[in-house]
Amino acid sequence: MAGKQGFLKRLFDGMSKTRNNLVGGLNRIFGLGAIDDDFYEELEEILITADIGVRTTDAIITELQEKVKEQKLKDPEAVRELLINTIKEKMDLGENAYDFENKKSVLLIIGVNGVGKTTSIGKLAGQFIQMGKSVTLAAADTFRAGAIEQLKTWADRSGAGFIAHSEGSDPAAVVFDAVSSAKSKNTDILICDTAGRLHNKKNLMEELKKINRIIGTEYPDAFRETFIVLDGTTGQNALSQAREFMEVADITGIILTKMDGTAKGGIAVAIQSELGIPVKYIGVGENIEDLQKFDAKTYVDALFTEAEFEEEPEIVVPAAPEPIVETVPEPVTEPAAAETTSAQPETSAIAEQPEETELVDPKAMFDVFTSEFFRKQSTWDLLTEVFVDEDTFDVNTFDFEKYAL
Ligand SMILES: Nc1nc2c(ncn2[C@@H]2O[C@H](COP(=O)(O)OP(=O)(O)O)[C@@H](O)[C@H]2O)c(=O)[nH]1
Ligand SMILES: [Mg+2]
Repeated sequence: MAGKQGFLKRLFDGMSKTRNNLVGGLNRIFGLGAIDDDFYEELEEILITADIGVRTTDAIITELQEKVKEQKLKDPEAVRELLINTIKEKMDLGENAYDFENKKSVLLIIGVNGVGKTTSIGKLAGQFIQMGKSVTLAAADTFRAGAIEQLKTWADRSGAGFIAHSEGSDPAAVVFDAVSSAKSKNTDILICDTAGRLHNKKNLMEELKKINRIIGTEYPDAFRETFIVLDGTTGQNALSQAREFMEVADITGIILTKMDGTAKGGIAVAIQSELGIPVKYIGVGENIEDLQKFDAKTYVDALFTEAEFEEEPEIVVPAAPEPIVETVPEPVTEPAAAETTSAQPETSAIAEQPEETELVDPKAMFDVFTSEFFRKQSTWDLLTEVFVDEDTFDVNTFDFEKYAL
């Protein structure tokens, strides 16, 4: 749970700049009251600035205009809601997006260097293993120095199986061995890392073709997915990368990384809408839980609504009573001081947990506590209930309520 919370916070934080601009712009134009040509023109500009892209923005606005006409909407707030819902619908994934999780499957992960392929594979492996799946990683990026080691580190960390050859060897041969291993061990999910040498498209195409052929012939029953990893901070460039890869592979999903950085949130909308390929995962950092399934509602809300990220309630700690800093008596050593307290039982100082603990001397608190404790105990039996040691007594964590007499 903490992982998901952390993810949402990072996503909201990462998008805060785009959100502020978007929400600020929308507040302004919706505040003008009129839903006219000027309004749509300004809306277009606002959406394009958020990286939603020209084509997607056009499509969104056309759809919005039609619906506004159809529903005869005049109230700007209703139009705003319609806009947000239109985008959510565009981003919705359908029900079968993650079917591969419950089948014997092979995921081929492609994309240019540095976008976050290996890291995303590591995170996916960790999550699948947490779900109780068996996973094998194939180090088919034999080109980039250090790529094999990097993947191995993730395999070791997550407990996934690992198949690699030496650097510079044939990636298709690695996949061949990985497929054999997955079949013989009945592995649930095989994930293949690849090199992304886009500058040499012919080689890339040949390499991917060969890998695909091997998976197809050696493991025909496997459920196949090909995910392209795109770095969200590269904006519209990510779109052109995806287009290039679409020419050489049947891409079934997108992993959009680095959404914790300078990425503009609109890029996910543009990618999904312009390429017709669903964004299936969003990455917001380098830990295992920093990659999560794409959720259209959460994402569009993070992008378009003023609501700040709301943490789920923490474990409720009862509110501390008024600070008693001023009333802490000197360490009680004289019998007279102890006798005076009997008239004020409910509000006894020891039942109260000071808020401004930095002003309280733990030693003094310790003395007050123990003297009160011993004074009020009529038998020694209760002593077994609590053992307080002056050296370890911590006024910040000690449960006064529990031992208040
Ligand atoms: N901030 C951030 N960094 C990421 C994310 N995903 C990957 N990275 C970093 O991007 C760099 C390149 O990642 P890597 O997995 O090696 O990319 P590859 O070349 O495509 O395999 C590494 O430093 C990763 O830690 C992400 O979602 N957020
Ligand atoms: Mg890599």
